[in-house]
Amino acid sequence: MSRKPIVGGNWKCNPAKLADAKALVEAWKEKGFDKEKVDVVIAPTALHLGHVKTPLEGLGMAVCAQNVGKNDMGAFTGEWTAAHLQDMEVGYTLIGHSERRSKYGETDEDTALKVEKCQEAGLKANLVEETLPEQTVIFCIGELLEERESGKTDEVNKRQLAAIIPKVKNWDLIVIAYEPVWAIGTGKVATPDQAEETQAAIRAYLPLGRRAGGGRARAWYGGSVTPENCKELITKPNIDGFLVGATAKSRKPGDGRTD
Ligand code: 3PY
Repeated sequence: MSRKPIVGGNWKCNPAKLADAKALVEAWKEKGFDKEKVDVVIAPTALHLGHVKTPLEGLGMAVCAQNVGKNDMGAFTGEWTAAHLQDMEVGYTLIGHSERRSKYGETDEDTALKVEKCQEAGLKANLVEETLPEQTVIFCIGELLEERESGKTDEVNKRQLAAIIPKVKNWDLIVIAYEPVWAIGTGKVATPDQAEETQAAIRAYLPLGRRAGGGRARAWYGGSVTPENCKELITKPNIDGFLVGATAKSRKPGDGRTD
């Protein structure tokens, strides 16, 4: 089954100034890419998102929130909902990034509730209000270094996926981003064989993977991806694209990364 490649940029809590975010988008105008061949999704900070959405869409890219609330609208200070994203025509959100899990205490149950809200919104988009965007979730999973070293990689990924499987009605609206935590913002990258082996196990675990020999859900690799190492990673059959993010600390001069 052929799946369209998808590449994402996670800007995390960068850049410092809106002008820098706009300058980055401006710089991309000279690069260009073939929309038929690859989907490109950019996740700016929540504050910058509304300002860079139109220029990014003008370049054929989609915008993505870095997070979404697990509740509906109401007294939830600091939150926003899948319905807000829909109304703002933001069709993607990250859920379960390791930084949310480790630094903000997000649990598997939290990620499941968030996925459920996005799936409900997606269903509404399909069935009720056709003008609303579907809510595609980029669901991030991955193991810590000690979990890999103790042979628990597949167990951890399965546990994180198991939480959302009962909530997913439409796998077309899920992209799995496998990001080994030890490779995030560290400059360490899983070898193409390590990434492929783990992603094959992830895909086989998905309900569609079991039934349809591979499944439609696209699977990303993330964690210290660079213009150099992506070339071999993308040749692997179970890697459909990349979630790219870096911190200033993990950047090396001349590595071509923009964060
Ligand atoms: C990284 O590559 O550092 C990421 O966190 C991607 O989300």
